[in-house]
Amino acid sequence: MRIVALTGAGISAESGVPTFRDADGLWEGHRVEDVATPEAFERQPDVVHRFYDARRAALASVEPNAAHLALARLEEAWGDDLLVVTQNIDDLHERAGSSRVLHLHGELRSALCRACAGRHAWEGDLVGGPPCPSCGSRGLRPDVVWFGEVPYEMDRVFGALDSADLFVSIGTSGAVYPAAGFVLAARAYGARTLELNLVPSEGSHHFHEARHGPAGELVPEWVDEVLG
Ligand code: BV8
Repeated sequence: MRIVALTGAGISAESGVPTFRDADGLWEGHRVEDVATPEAFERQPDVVHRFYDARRAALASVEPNAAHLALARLEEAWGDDLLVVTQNIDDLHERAGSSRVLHLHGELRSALCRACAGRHAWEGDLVGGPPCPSCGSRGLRPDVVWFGEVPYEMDRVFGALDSADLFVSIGTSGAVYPAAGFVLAARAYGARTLELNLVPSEGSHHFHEARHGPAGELVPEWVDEVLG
């Protein structure tokens, strides 16, 4: 059985990474248009840099939770028949042991050079304009997909949805496209669809089955079922 698992901020919530839309979420703290658009970056690069620099620094103080670890356990048994497509820009899937992970919206621990398009693993701050390791220019930006930008790896995602037997959506509100539309594509391709989320998402009615509760409980239970 080939599985595609889409994950969102909800899978990292129990690790202490704030989600975007819950009461104390990141978007609550920052107006969306203030930080996650190319226009915002052009207008006030330091505000945007500080927003991502703070989240990159915070990675050092969070750990993968039982949901991340369960998906890594499933990959260990399932191999190439499991693909994790994450909207998250944290590295908790990788730190839990997952290796087949697509970051649809980029990664905090990566910097993208606007001058030479070079990408570089990045740990520290980007504010202050450190030189690009490849070309030396001061054109580095967070390697994340902002609103209005094209998500990464879309061809690979749709290829995986096309051959999936099961599409499971974990910890996402179904508020942002194109990820929010993956369930419809999966259904059109004939896959079964399962939602695991704290509460019904905006797209919950599109799923054949939906279970609601914390990912730290639902995902290990589901993986135990799959591994039988
Ligand atoms: C694009 C990276 C073209 C940066 C992010 C009008 C209508 C429809 C669409 C649009 C429109 N106007 C504009 C658009 C397009 C736009 C869009 O969808 N806007 C929305 C707001 C309407 N999309 C784009 O611009 C995208 N690009 O469309 O390009 C294109 C399209 C296709 C093909 C080619 C070209 C780019 C969007 C990417 C933006 N970048 N993040 C960063 O991280 O700062 S978005 C960001 O929010 C996340 O990455 C994520 O994708 C998104 C949603 O967040 P979630 O992960 O779902 O988190 P959220 O807080 O919303 O929900 C958490 C869920 O977890 C909740 O349901 C909660 O109940 C649950 N939960 C909480 N705790 C737990 C839990 N579940 C389980 N256990 C728990 N413990």
